[in-house]
Order: sequence, then C-alpha cells, then structure tokens
Amino acid sequence: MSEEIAVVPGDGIGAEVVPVAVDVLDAVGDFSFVHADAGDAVAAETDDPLPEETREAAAAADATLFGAAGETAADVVLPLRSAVDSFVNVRPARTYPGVDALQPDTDLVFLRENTEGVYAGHEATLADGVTTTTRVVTREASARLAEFACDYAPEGFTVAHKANVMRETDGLFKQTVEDVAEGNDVPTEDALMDALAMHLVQSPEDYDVVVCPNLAGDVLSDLSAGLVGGLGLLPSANLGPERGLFEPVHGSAPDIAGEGVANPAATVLSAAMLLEFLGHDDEGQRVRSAVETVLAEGPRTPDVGGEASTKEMRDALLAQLG
Ligand code: GGG
Repeated sequence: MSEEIAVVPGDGIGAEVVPVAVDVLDAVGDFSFVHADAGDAVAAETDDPLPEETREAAAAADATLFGAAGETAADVVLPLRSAVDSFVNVRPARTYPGVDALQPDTDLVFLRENTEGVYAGHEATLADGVTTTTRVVTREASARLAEFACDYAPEGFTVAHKANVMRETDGLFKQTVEDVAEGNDVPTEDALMDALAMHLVQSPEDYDVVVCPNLAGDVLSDLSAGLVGGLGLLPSANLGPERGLFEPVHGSAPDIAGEGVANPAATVLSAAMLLEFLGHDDEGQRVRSAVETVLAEGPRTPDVGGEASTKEMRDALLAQLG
C-alpha cells in the first residue's frame, strides 16, 4: 500500500512551489496525495483559514507537505504543526555550489522548539494601545526538545537563550536543556541569542547545531538564510513522534507571488526530508543530488542569480531524476 501524503500549498508562492515538490515525490516514489486547502484565500471565502478537513488530513496522513502561510499564519501553520504533534522544527541552512553566499562556510542546523514560547498564542489587548503576550516555557517541552537534540547531535550543540533577561522562562529552558544533555553525556555550550546573531553573521563556521526557543529559532534560521543565498534554499521538518509536516522556511512572498519565478528548491529539499522521515533514504538522497546539480548548473530562479522560471527549474529537476 502506498503511503499517504497530505498536500497543503497554502498562500502566495506556496501554491507555485508545492506542485513542483509533488511532481518530484511522484517521480521517485509511489505515494497517494490528499490535497487540502488552508490560508488567506480560504479565509476570504469561508472565514475559516484552516478547515477541519485540512486539519484532519494532516493528522491522518503519513506525512504532510505544506507550502506557505500569509496573514493567517497563526491560524494555519501553528495548528497544522500541532495536528501532527510536532515538537521540533529542524531547519538546516547550508551553502550550495553555484549559489553566491555571504558566508560560504555556513553549514548549520537549527532545532527550534515548536509548541510554545511567544508563539503559544496567548495574546491580549488590555486597553486601547496596550497589548500583551504570555511567553510559555515548560520543563516538559524543553526536555523533549533536548532529548531530540542529544540524539540528533551526540557530538554536542549550542543552546541559544536570553536567560540573563528572561530569567524565569529562558532560565528554565537553558537549565533543562543543559541538564538533559549532561544526563546523556552530550557536551553543550550556551550562547546569548542576541550576541549569537552577530557571531553567526561573522563566523558561522564556528557553529553546527543550535538548539533554540521558538521565536529565536524562527529569527536565527531566517538570518542564516541570508548567509547562504536566501530563503529559497532553506527546507524544514516539523517532527512529532509518529508524523511530520515538511515546509520551506519561507513564507508566502507576496512580492513575487503569481510571477512564476519562485525558487522551488526549499520545498523540494523539504520533500527530501519527508522522504527520509518515511525511511526512503535513497530517494531522499536522489532528490538532494538533483537540487544540488540544478543549483550548480542551472537553470536557476532570479533569487539565486538566474533568470529561469519555477517551471524551468521544475523541468530540470525532473530531468535529473530521470
Ligand atoms: N512555510 C513557512 C511559513 O509559512 N512561514 C510563515 C510564517 O509566518 N511562519 C511562522 C513560523 O514559521 O512559525
């Protein structure tokens, strides 16, 4: 029986790059695809950016391929991640031959806490002009992330935090991650996240795996996209104990949506992570190699120095996959 993949393109360029990744998955495997809608366009029609059938499709599928969220991100991508019970967002940022990079020696992986922090959704307007958000950090979620990090990077990792200011929340995060790492004999170094941002820009080669609270992981991974050639190159995997949701790090990119020039590499690389999650390591590696070859030899979209369309990159990727 073929595995079931829920496909949720979402908004903007999500609708342009996700079909490319579906064609790539179709070229290397035998999957059944369940297509579902979510996002700003759906909300405009129904007032509900995440229809229940879409949430259920993600919760039931073996894996989900997601595109991009726009204005309704809080109502779409966060609930979809929780529908697959994902507790970590794995975000690799590396350079590719043929693509100009601000920092050619960048090879980083961010392990981002995926359920709480300031993205827990506890926001309020107290009075006109006075708003608050409640930052949630629990020992349980921090420990779950840390256990994953120890498996992922047994040689050690960096813990990003701002515990000198957010003493309670990041204090608990830092202490919990370090305790779990010590219990697993995994070495760690800690880094204040503001200073870390500067060091990543200056010398990313000094870092490897960085374990982050939710918002810090979102920001530092986008920063690192700037080091390697842009958001068109960063895939991600939201992993839970049984299911996963795979999506490019980029959002809906309204500035280029509809022009047919969005770079599909981040989404296709997310599909490679999906393949590996499902145990199809050889197919995942084939897809990665195809992306590497197309980025090196072209055709490339304008964000990575070329003049090609999304469709031209798609055709080249499929040609590589035979
Ligand atoms: N594919 C990633 C995406 O849709 N990003 C838009 C966004 O606002 N994301 C917030 C997040 O990644 O937590």
